[in-house]
Amino acid sequence: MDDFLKHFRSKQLEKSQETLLPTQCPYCSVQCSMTLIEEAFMTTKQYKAKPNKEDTTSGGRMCIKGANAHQHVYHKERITSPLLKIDGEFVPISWELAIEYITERFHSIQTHDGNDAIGVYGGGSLTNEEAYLLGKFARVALKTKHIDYNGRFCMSAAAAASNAVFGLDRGLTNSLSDIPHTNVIILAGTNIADCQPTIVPYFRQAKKNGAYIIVIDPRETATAKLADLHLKVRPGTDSVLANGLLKVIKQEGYIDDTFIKSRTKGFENLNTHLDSFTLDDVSSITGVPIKDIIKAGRQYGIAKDGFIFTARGVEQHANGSDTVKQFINLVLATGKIGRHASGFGSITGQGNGQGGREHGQKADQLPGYRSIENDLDRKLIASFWNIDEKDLPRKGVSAYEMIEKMMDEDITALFIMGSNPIVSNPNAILAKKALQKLKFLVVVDMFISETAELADLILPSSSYLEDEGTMTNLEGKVTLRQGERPPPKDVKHDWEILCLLAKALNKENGFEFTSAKQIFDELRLASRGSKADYFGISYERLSHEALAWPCPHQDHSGTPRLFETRFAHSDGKAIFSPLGRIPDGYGAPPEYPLLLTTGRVMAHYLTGVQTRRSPDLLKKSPEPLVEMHPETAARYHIQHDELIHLYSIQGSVVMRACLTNKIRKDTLFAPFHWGGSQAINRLVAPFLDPVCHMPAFKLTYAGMKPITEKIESQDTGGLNYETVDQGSSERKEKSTRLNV
Ligand SMILES: Nc1nc2c(c(=O)[nH]1)N[C@H]1C(S)=C(S)[C@@H](COP(=O)(O)OP(=O)(O)OC[C@H]3O[C@@H](n4cnc5c(=O)[nH]c(N)nc54)[C@H](O)[C@@H]3O)O[C@H]1N2
Ligand SMILES: Nc1nc2c(c(=O)[nH]1)N[C@H]1C(S)=C(S)[C@@H](COP(=O)(O)OP(=O)(O)OC[C@H]3O[C@@H](n4cnc5c(=O)[nH]c(N)nc54)[C@H](O)[C@@H]3O)O[C@H]1N2
Ligand code: SF4
Ligand SMILES: [Mo]
Repeated sequence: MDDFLKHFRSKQLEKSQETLLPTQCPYCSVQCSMTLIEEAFMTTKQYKAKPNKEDTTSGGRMCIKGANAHQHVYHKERITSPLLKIDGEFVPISWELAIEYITERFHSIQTHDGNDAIGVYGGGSLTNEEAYLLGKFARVALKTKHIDYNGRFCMSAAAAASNAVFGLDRGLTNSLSDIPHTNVIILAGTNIADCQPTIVPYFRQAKKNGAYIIVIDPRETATAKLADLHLKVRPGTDSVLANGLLKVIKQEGYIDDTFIKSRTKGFENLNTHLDSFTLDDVSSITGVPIKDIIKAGRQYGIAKDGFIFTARGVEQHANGSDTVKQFINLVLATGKIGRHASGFGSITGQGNGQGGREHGQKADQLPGYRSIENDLDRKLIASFWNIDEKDLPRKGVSAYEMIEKMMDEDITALFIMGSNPIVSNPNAILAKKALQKLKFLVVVDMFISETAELADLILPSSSYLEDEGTMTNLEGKVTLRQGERPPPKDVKHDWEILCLLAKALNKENGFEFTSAKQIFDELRLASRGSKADYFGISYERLSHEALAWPCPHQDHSGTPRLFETRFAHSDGKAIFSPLGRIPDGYGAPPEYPLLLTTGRVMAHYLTGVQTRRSPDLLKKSPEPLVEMHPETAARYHIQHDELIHLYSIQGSVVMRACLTNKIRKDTLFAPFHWGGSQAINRLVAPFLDPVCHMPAFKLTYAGMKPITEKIESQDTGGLNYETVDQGSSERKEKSTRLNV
């Protein structure tokens, strides 16, 4: 028997074949590069991901999501042909029929409802080439002004702040490799240990080298373990906390007058107002003890070099853009930017969260961060696209406002590529109703996501192992993702789908691409001379090294560090922002006294469409847990591990309680990686930042009850549309400057 087994094994090994698939993880903004090793034995295949040791961003690391990402690619539920809904059932059809059907429906909708009745909804997982092409497709082939993308929920607050203050929006001003050399680091509302785990060693090294780390988060996260000082802030009050830190910095004499004078504008106004409030005020609003506010301000102020990083914890609020500005005030007031170990960063989220926001899938934007409302930019891009400037649409509305327009029947058809909006939008119940109202919905995806289930037609898209293209990582470095695995037979790349559709819509001219590289070469030209200049970057160069933009010509080595001598405003100066404000449009009603905040867990990614299909990841986090302090749970008669009702004025969910003393007593935390009745966005109200239209994902007033108690049905989705609509006009007036 033993001999037989030995013989069998050696035969098996003889037959084994190894295929190497070099690629990048499809998930977060670190874009760890790796090789998937496919080993084929007689009848079985085994897969193993191996990180690329040469990767200068990931440092040759990958996390549990990267190691298991391939599991969704090979999942049996992957869509492998176009699917048309007939009598409520999806039926496989040919590409010819699918394209013909879409063209006929789009033409009919354009005739009856007008060009702007078709909306386009993109995402930050798309490559730069696809994001660029989607923007061109919307404006040139569909002639609609309504295009926006999921980055509106992700990067928009930080983008608005960076543009206003620096005149340029790039996530990090420095390379990660500068971090170990700094003296102090503030991590505000960012949980890198769970969300960008492979960059944690940069921070650990900084700590070893003596840096003082301050974490600002209502929870003691895995990231907070790095901290010398943890400020357990009350959700939504970070702008006031940042103002408090600035006051300490001023009182203790750490203001850098030389830097302020030579490189900034607007400090005087801010400076006078710093006397209008006390640290007592700050402490009572934020819940952070005065001694900790002083310690944090002092540590940041006294240090020679320092970094401040923000992420969605401080950005996803109805005053998110303003809060980021308050943190940048600290950077400018102490002159900690534009050098080797000093700078600012908003940590980008999605794989192409950076590049996805630069090349035209945003409502008001043309490629290379150009403005669709600027005459010169319009003329330039219209002529580049070979169309009359008059035919180039003007700006549209933001992602959630597109949902409102669907409710209003201003938008009657939607084309989604790379998003699951009925799970990721605030007011998810209304978002679903809005999509159900459409006359025609097309979704391009790898799976039948919760949103795709509502579609009339689903088109199958290729995965990260198959789809070659560039992605711009959190450092602003453009990376080339290889895609050597051939896609399943009837699956196409997103860019191929756009080209096919554009041709069918009679826009052959401008969509004749036969490779991602050709699209990149057009993007390089389209971005030439712009703020996000990719002209000097080519596939050839990227096959050797990742390059940080701006990179204006082929001999340019890229720009890993920004603002060394000047900021990007025409006078070269950065602009201080006035004191922070907190919107007062939505106080905590007594029925909803708890502060619910939402976010991520390590094992899942966004709405979980991919990670919930990875058995190893699902095993690690099989269901959403709502975190609460044991004393809070006791007040509500809730036990650990018990199912509970969680509700707000918008809607309700049933989730399992997880008792932990690592969270504030007034705060609850729940992840948003699940759909259907467990989608936490059923509870989140559509309060939008008035500047960037970021929803307030990080603050919902909520109530909870044990599962045994009855609750009144809250599931109306913003009660009714009129209420929400009223909210949207009110919200423009309702954010007032806080009189701290
Ligand atoms: N595992 C995993 N990693 C991911 C993702 C994922 O889905 N899963 N998504 C990627 C994407 S697209 C993004 S945008 C990033 C997001 O990365 P992060 O922004 O780091 O992640 P979040 O969990 O949304 O929020 C970060 C922290 O903010 C805290 N927080 C909540 N409210 C407040 C507040 O009012 N003030 C402060 N100071 N903190 C608050 C939360 O407790 C949480 O620990 O992660 C990327 N990486
Ligand atoms: N409550 C709450 N809500 C949030 C957040 C929060 O912190 N709290 N965070 C917000 C943030 S930061 C983000 S980024 C959004 C993201 O939310 P979504 O935009 O919904 O993002 P995903 O879940 O990644 O959805 C992407 C869909 O596209 C598919 N897909 C992935 N890659 C590709 C591709 O290359 N091509 C195509 N055609 N399809 C692809 C996936 O299978 C999936 O179905 O959620 C936001 N919503
Ligand atoms: S999820 Fe992010 S950190 Fe983890 S492997 Fe993927 S890119 Fe790297
Ligand atoms: Mo994001």
